Amino acid sequence: MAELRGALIGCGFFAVNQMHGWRDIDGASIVAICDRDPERLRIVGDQFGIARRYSDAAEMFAGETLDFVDIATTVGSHRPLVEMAAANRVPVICQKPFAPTLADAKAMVKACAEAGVPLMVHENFRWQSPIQAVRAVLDSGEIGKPFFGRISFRSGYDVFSGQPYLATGKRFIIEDLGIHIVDIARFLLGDVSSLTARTMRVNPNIAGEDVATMLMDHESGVTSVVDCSYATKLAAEPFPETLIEIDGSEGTIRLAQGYQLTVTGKGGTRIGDVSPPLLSWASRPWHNIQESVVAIQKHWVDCLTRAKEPATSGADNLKTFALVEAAYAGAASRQPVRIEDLL
Ligand code: NAD
Ligand code: 89Y
Repeated sequence: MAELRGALIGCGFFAVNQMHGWRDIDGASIVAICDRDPERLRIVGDQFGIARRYSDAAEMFAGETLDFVDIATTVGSHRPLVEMAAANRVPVICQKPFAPTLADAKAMVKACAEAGVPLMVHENFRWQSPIQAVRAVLDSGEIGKPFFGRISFRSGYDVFSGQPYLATGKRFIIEDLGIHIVDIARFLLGDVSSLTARTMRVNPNIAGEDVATMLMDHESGVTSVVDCSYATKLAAEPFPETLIEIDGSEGTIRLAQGYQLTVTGKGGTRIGDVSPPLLSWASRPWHNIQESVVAIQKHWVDCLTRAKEPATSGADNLKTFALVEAAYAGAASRQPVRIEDLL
């Protein structure tokens, strides 16, 4: 079967990982790139040998025949670019955070649905191999019926040097990072019915919140705590590991720092190493995230070629995005927020 012809819009910090991913994957390749910054266009075009380069996305849609477009710009341009892809009938992947507001996100899902265009949000954290390993244990039934979860991301890593815009937005950790962690909670424990949140800013040099604690009721009856911090200085820096505790009727799962997975069930306790592989182009500590980029891109190719709905489709991501909106609203009001009121 012919390779899918893709184009990438936004050749910045994270897009380099996506370009490596596309180079590694069978069944798709990037034939054109776009960035309004000529220097980024040159750097990425030269690194990956892409000759067809555009500074304007509309010109790229007009000049190319594409099977999909991969949007790797920051959030402010996501809605116009997704709507442009829908208008051009080109299937689209959009980076997280999907949109600035839930209202924008709903409009983007509607535009793609009405155009009959597949839409996937690049919500890659659930594709990390340690997270998939936790999901496999849950699916095996070894710990019985889960009743409690803690999904935790606490770090002091300097994310601002690579992504300086993160220091300037009114919203920071929930919109940027917490969005992945609540998505992992949904992936492991199911959809959420209500959420209570508290936030804080510890770092005086940034505009948004860098600490967030969320208590969630899942429709399955599970209670979970999702806690995120970029103000936590530890002896051994865990970035970018998500740590997990799940208690079930028959046992427990613990994903601890260093990618150590401990499972206790009826048959006893086993401890395993679920470290992600270090891909040839990857670098520590980002290799965990980098591997998940390849996994989600493979999933997209599989879904597009078999006409399947991606796991993190636009419609699915509304349920993750609603948790972000609920967290900001609930932190401001100090009241629990019902998720069905937002969707
Ligand atoms: P960046 O600022 O380094 O890169 C964005 C690029 O997009 C820039 O080169 C900019 O010139 C270009 N751009 C912006 N608007 C454009 C437009 N309308 N047309 C053409 N080009 C345009 O940002 P980044 O750090 O690479 O982040 C990009 C996105 O990736 C963000 O949404 C961020 O949250 C996300 N991200 C995701 C992960 C993950 O694990 N999924 C990790 C890091 C960043
Ligand atoms: O932008 C963020 C993301 O999606 O993963 C980690 C990150 O790069 C910094 O918080």
